[in-house]
Amino acid sequence: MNNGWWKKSVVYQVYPQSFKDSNEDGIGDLKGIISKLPYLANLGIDVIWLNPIYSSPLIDNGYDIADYYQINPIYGTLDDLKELLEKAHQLGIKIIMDLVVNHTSDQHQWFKDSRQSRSGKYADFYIWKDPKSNGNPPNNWGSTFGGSAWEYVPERKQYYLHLFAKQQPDLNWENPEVRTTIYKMMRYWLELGIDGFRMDVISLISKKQHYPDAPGTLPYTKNYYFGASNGPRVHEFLHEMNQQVLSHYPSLTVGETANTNSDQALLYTEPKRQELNMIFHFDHMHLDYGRFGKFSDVRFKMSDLRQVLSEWQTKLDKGWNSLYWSNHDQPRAVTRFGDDQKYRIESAKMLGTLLHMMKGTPYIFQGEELGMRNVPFKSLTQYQDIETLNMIKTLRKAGMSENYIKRVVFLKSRDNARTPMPWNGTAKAGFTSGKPWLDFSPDNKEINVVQALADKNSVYYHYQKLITLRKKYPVVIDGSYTLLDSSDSAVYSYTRTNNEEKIIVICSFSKFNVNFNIPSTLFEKDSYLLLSNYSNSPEKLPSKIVLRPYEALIYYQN
Ligand code: TEU
Ligand code: CA
Repeated sequence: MNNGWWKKSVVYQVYPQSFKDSNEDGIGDLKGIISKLPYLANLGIDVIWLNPIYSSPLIDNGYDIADYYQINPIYGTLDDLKELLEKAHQLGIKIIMDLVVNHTSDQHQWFKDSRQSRSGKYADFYIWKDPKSNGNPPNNWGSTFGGSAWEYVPERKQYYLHLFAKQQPDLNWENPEVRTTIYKMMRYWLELGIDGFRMDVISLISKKQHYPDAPGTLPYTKNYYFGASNGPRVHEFLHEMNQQVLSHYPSLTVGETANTNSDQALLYTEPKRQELNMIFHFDHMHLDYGRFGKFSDVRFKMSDLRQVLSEWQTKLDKGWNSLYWSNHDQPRAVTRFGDDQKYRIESAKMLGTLLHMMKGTPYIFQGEELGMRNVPFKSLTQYQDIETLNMIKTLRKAGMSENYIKRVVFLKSRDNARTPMPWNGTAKAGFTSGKPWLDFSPDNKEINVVQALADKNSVYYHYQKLITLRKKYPVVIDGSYTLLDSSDSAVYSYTRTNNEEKIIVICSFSKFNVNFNIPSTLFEKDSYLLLSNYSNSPEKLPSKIVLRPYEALIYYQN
């Protein structure tokens, strides 16, 4: 029942808390999203991915779910969600929701029961292990947000596993009761009319059952990958989920798999394996990791980026790729991969061009289409995200200077992505009339939707054109990818080719003018300019060109 409609789709990620507030409590909500559907339809997107809106104590901003069947009242009601679905579908926009089933909140009734006794109905819904003989945790796994991945509960005289915050206990997927309970919940939402799921850390749901210590080579906060990532039964579980639920609906499924290489990715996405449609890999997200993982003052290298993205384009030809620069966990793309000062507009358009002409389903994170950059918060006290706050403690314990800490938090905090969406340039950006749950970006006066819609050269209209190209030229969907030059120090160029058409994509990552020679193999036919991020680029593909700072060109031949 799945005709692969998602191969032609562009997905827009809405972070509900920060998108649009309709009842002036400073928190974005479902009615706010409904009011902005025309804006999204005008951009041309086909699918909205909603971050979690289920009831939650918000320890991890909704990735700690206390009831999978209840909408968190701060976002509105089930009727509001039904109205959003109806109005989005009327506009031809589908809605996918976040499926967070590696763990629940510790406030979920299942966990409250489970922690009470070893014999209750939910005793084995989570991962409980006896202490070692010396009373220590069962192994040396660290939690993503710091500290041990094990928390002791006196009532059971056991530890439970939490790969994330201790308020996020991991579910026991070995227990068939857990799996059937999750599948029942999934059917509920699909029957309500949602169009699929983004699956949170889905590659972690199967753990090695002997829970081995991790080697010292892995970073402490992610050393659980050794025993919990791409685990022994993950594909069995996902195939079962597919057969029991997903294959009965024309749904889009994208798995978040933070530690999965391109070979492993095929096991998740090859259609004949009947698991998922696509996954989010992180190989390009890890190019600027350093001693403290993401929180490092390290800049990516374009040559590494080109190698990684080309590997995924080539390897996943039998599967399917997602294409993204950022999301609610990552800093803003134009800061991380472009130039968020002098060439903010040009480099934001260049990044959009490079990604959207590749093979796969593109994901636009809210504000990316405005060229939003990291927020220059003045004080560390303005940050709210649990990952950032725990990292500040870790860095201080490691003796790092306040300047270093401010620098890496500015560069990599997840809050960079979570500041309220700027609808206009007024003091509260048209987001709310109340006090926003997270401070506004000081950029909103210059960077906002009103400004973008009024400026025909805005990043917004460039994204709109990229989406139009995807719908107009089949080669953008089905063309094979060929890297043009694997050694140029500044320019990333590739082609997409099918039997009838070819596009040639040329993107400069330099803030200087650079020379670029177009390979002679491309001149069997003339090629004409489809889109540039500058005015007066050559209409016909020349044999050599001086590319202006962050110049991005798309040529077409048929
Ligand atoms: O993130 C998964 C994950 O691996 C995170 O550690 C992510 O890589 C990190 O934040 C990047 O700095 C998912 C959700 O997207 C995230 O918001 C949640 O905090 C996490 O799972 C737990 O549910
Ligand atoms: Ca609100």
